[in-house]
Parts: sequence; structure tokens; C-alpha cells
Amino acid sequence: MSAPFKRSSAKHHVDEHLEELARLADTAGAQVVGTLTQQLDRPHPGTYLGSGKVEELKLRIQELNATLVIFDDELSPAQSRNVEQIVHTRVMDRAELILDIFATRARSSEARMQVELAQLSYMLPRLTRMWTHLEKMRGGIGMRGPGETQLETDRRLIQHRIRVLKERLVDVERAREIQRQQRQTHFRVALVGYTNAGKSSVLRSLADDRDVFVEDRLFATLDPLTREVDIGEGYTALLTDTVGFIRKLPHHLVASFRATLAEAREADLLLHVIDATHPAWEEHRDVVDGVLTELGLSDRPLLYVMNKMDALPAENETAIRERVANLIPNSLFVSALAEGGLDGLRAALRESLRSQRPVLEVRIPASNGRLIAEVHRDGEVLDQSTDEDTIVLRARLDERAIGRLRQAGARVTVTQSVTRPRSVLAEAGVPLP
Ligand SMILES: Nc1nc2c(ncn2[C@@H]2O[C@H](COP(=O)(O)OP(=O)(O)OP(=O)(O)O)[C@@H](O)[C@H]2O)c(=O)[nH]1
Ligand SMILES: [Mg+2]
Repeated sequence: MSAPFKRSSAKHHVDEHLEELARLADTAGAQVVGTLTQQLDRPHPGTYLGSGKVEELKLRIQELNATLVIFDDELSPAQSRNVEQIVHTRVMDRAELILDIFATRARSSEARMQVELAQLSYMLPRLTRMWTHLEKMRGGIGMRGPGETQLETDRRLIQHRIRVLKERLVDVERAREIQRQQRQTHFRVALVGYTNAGKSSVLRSLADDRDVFVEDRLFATLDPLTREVDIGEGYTALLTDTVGFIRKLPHHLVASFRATLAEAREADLLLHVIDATHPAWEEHRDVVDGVLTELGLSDRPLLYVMNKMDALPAENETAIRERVANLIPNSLFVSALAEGGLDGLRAALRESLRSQRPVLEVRIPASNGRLIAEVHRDGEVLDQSTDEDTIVLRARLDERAIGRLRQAGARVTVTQSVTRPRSVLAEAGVPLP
């Protein structure tokens, strides 16, 4: 069931949106037997749809023997209850369906906690509204019946559980934070994008790891997964796969997946993977950019990666390349499945690594062991030599580390050459290859 507003852009995408809803339903284990749409000026406060449409819906349900109605739009608790009462069938909205999918797909304890938190947060205001509704029906202030008491108790239990989950998730985030600090020396890249765009496939191919889970279903990945990948010319990067986004992602989910998405927040570079074969790829891109903004990630360095180029019909390719060149220049065209389809991505990663982490010469008094250790911890040390009482390190460092070192009194200068000068290595007594 989809009911876009007449003046919205959504009305041009009704078919795509319903198709996506059908895929979501399929992922949740439901079988779609029919669809219904209505263009609305504004939703009916009581039933969302107009009354004629609700009757039509009721008839269709009887004809098709449907047991569930899924709305692509968000219904208020009262609206879903009213429609349910008229059509005598369970009514669900899109947010509930997505939460349901996440609940069945969550495997790790972290993902399960995040989903439970989102579900409870979704339920809580609905309980409250139900409670007010009951009160109105009985028409009385100060008429505390058993129903209210029960709801109050439920609400308190849920609030307590929400607090517990939030605390546990803070612990998880702390543990991850420590892990991330240990990884600071690496160039870190996070894959983000619309669900099913091929993020996991990119990781699977770059890491050459068959164990990375890939599936032609929505929300195949819920937990972040990090692999060290070889990006050529002796460089490596830590690549993290993350949960996919979708249109109208329930904001409770976005909020509770913050810990998971912290990987993306800490990354040196975001790769926004887009399924170039999808007719609605431009809308997908907007949705993902919107969620990234919501998460406070819009200022991170980002590269758009048009994926599945192997599957694009030849006659569409020129048009897409032109459109992308105009809309988002500097984007990459890749294929996670085709032989050599990620070579361009590897090269782009190397270039980004070189520009974000220049090779520097750091001079530190030999007596300052703590600072020397810091360079080893925060940067990738290429070589180290001694100049009288000074230790000279050549290392790849990011801006944050450079700032810290300068403040602590180290002399930091950029060395132009990217390759290791052989003479320095020889002086430092390092055997030449
Ligand atoms: N033809 C083609 N198919 C691809 C390519 N990359 C991914 N796919 C397919 O697209 C589907 C989704 O791939 P995934 O890697 O699971 O997508 P994802 O972005 O990780 O999806 P979620 O984890 O669900 O958000 C799978 O059936 C892949 O085989 C590609 O470059 N070309
Ligand atoms: Mg995935």
C-alpha cells in the first residue's frame, strides 16, 4: 500500500517504491499478493487514506485473502489501529517492517541490542498514545483504572530496559574505541551506501575473502566487518563494511546503530557505493547523503563509487557516465565482480592515502623516548636513523598526529619523495632488497 502526496516527488517513483517495499516484505518472509495506491493531498487524520480507499482496501483484502497490510508510509498509532478495525486485518507500516527485518537478521549481541533498543523506542510513544486514547474513551481525569496501571507499568519496564541497553551499548562503543585507537596507524576506509549496492562485495573482492557475506537481499549486513586489504604498490588499508541505508530508515534505527557506524565516523575516507544499474540510483544517493548528514558525517572525505558497471546494458552506459560526470565529478566506475573491476578503486585509495598521509621527516631528541614511541604508535614509520643526539624518523602521519607532535616540540617537515631513498636506508643499516 503506497499513498504518496500529490505534490511530492515521491509520486513519480510510486512503482519503484512499491517494488522496494515488496523486496522488504520478501526479506521479512511475507509474500506479496497485491498492491494498492492512492495519491493524497494530505493524509486523513483518522485513517491516513480517504474513506472510499479504505473500503476498496477492505474488498481487495477479501478478494485476495490477504493476511497483512503494509503501508509504505508512516502511520500514527491511531491511524493503524483505525484501519485495522475497518479492514479486520493486521496493519504494519514501513518503519515496523524494517525493524522486523533487522530483528530477524541481527546475529551479534551488539546488533541485537541495537535493534531491541530501536524497537522499544518505536513502541514507547505508541504505548503512551494508546494510554491517552484509553483515558479519553473513559472520559475521565483521575479515573485510574487497571488498564492505565498496566500501561504505566509497561511503560516503566520499557524505559528501564531502554536505559540498560543504552548503557551496554556505551560499553560496546568504548571497547570499539580502544580497538580503533590501536588501528590508528592504518589508513582507514569505510564502505557506506544504500542497501544491496554491493558494499560487502567490494570488501569481499578487495580482501579476497570468501567469508564476507554477500546476498541479493536487503540488509544482508548488519554488523561492521573490517579487513586489511592490499591496495597495491606496497600499501594497505583497513576497509570496514557497514550496514546499508534505505529510504525512510526509521530514525530509531539510525540512532541505535551509532556505535556500529562510529567506524565510519573515524574513517579517513568514506566510499559511498552506488548500484549504477538501479533505475533510482540518484534517489538512493540522496537518501544516503541525507543519513550521513544526520550522523554528522557529511564533512568526511568521500568518494562516490558507481558499482555493478559490468551489469549495465551497453546502451545505458554512456548516458550514466555523462550524468555522473555532471552530477558528481571525480566518481569512480567499478565492478566488484568483473576481473580487474576494482583496479581503479585501488589506485584511488592509494592516491587518497598519499595525499592524506604525507611522508614526513620527524626529528626528536634521542632522550625523548615517549615521543618517539608516539610516532611509532600513530604513524607508519618507514625508516629511522640517528643524527648525533637526534632520532630522525621518516613516517606517514595524518594531520592529527602531526599537530600533536609539533605541539610536543618535535620538528616535522614534509619530505617530497614518496619512495624510500635508498641512501637513507643504507645509512640506517637496513639491508637493501
Ligand atoms: N553484476 C554485479 N553484481 C554485483 C556487483 N556487486 C554486488 N553485486 C550483487 O549485488 C547483490 C548485493 O551485494 P552485497 O555486496 O551483499 O550488497 P551490500 O551493499 O553489502 O548490501 P547490504 O549488506 O544488504 O546493505 C549481490 O547479489 C551481489 O552479487 C557487481 O559489481 N556486479
Ligand atoms: Mg552487505
